[in-house]
Amino acid sequence: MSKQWWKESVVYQVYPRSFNDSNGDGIGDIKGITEKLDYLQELGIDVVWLSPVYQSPNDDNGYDISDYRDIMSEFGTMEEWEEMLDGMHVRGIKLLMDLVVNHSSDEHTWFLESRKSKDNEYRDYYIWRPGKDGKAPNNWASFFSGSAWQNDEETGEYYLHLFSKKQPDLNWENPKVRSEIHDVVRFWIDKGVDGFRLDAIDVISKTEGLPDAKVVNDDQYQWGGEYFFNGPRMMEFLKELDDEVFSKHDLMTVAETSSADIDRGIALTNEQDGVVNMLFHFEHMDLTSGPGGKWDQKDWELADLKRVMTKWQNDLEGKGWNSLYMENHDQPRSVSVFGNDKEYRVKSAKMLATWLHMMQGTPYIYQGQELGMTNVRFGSIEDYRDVEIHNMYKEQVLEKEVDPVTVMEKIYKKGRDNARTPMQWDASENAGFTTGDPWIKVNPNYKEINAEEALKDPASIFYHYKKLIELRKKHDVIVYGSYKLILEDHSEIYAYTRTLNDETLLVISNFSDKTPLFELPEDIGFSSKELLISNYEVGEEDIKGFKLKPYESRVYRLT
Ligand code: TEU
Ligand code: CA
Repeated sequence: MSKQWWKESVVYQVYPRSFNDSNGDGIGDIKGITEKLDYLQELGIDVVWLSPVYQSPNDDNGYDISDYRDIMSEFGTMEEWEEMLDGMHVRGIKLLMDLVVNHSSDEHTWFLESRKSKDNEYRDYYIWRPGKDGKAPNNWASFFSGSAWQNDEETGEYYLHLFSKKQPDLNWENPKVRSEIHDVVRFWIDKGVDGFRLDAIDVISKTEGLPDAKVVNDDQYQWGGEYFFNGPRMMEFLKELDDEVFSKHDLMTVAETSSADIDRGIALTNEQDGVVNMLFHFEHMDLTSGPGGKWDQKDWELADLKRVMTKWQNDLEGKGWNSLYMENHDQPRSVSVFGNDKEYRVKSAKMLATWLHMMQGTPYIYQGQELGMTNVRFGSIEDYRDVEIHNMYKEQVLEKEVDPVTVMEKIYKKGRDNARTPMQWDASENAGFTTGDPWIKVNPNYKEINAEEALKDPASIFYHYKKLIELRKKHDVIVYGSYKLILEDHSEIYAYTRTLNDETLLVISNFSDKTPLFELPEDIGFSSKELLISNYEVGEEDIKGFKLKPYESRVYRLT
């Protein structure tokens, strides 16, 4: 397996709106990030993935871009962005920008032109169709509820928007659109960025004719995924982007693909003819959803988590590369879902961190995850800001007359604002995030959970992450070792090994508040053992068999 810097790195995701506000307007900004670079350096991360900071009307917090070459006024200026980048580079931190090019904002000049007339030179930059019998061109549902089509008065036609109606899909079939996108990427490479995260990149190619989705229930709009996920020209478009732009530079690239299976993962990330370095698949995140999508919720099972993670570990080995993540700005807080955010918040957050960082792939830390930040339960729908949450709430409560209490419970479980409450810096008002009125409320637990406390406490989750990152730099086996699941059928323990040459890591995680017995499989032989990291005090005991404490995790290096 080839050695690469992006395999050896740990990435930290910054969601700028919620990270740190430097000027008291309640909105996180670029200067705010620069102020916290020492904090990131202390943690030891190698790369920052910065969620979008481009000019945007913020219908979807920057994922609706109105100018790809300018910085959002609320976040600051290009000069401040350059200072931030310099500040990162001086500290040895690289920067990944978010590339959101499945769609633009409806306020982008391309779209403003495009909607003007059917023969405007930008018309074909987007996907316009006449209506059918006074209705939308097909029955597709948007990711964010309702129809994926919006009728536009100017010309009487509809445009496609897989996300919000302020995020019209770009028409990748048009070579001009693709070359505009290449130019945008070159622009940021020239400014010195080190890589890109490719937003929703598995929906850029739609099936010709845009066929109606299969009707599976009596909803007005239906899931058309089979006609826009992994469309016929997706790989060709990405290959072109790679050949024309990415491959000419030493970049790190990661594809966000909510639909990817193993074969797609290999096609995208293999080192021979792949198009990106690594991918975010969603299979583990989807363990808390039923067939009806993210609002059709269910409990996850450890057996399924083992099956999904193990499949990606084993099947990508030597053929592609995993991104390791349990949180981001679209997902609830991992300690609230996969750990225990009540009695065992600190223990379970450390266990999850260890369990994830010891797998094969590049680990991602989402802002606040290193503090064990938790989900939030705001009392009113008015306290929420996310367009996805509001669209869903309206559809469920107003149109389908579902009980609002039931809908709020769904939001508490999987709403994206769980991860978007302001970063908790200290115990002062608004968690030290802003001196003004925060754009979204702070999680009320900030007095207990915050960075200042964490930095004072050698046993904090923060220092646990720091140690995991240090270990990664010391032991090649953490980056390059092969994974093997052990104790497959155990209902509480998730254990695996990583092996490189004559070195073996033994990673043991108790995913429960019980005290199950760990029994070492007989075929794991060794002559000496070294405890690399744990979340409880561990004595010099025999590891052939021992009882684990609630959410206990240990990593041994066996030689
Ligand atoms: O998300 C794309 C994506 O795959 C969505 O299905 C995502 O899972 C969604 O948040 C469902 O809850 C990306 C961004 O990460 C997201 O923040 C944006 O809203 C979206 O693209 C549109 O740009
Ligand atoms: Ca600000």
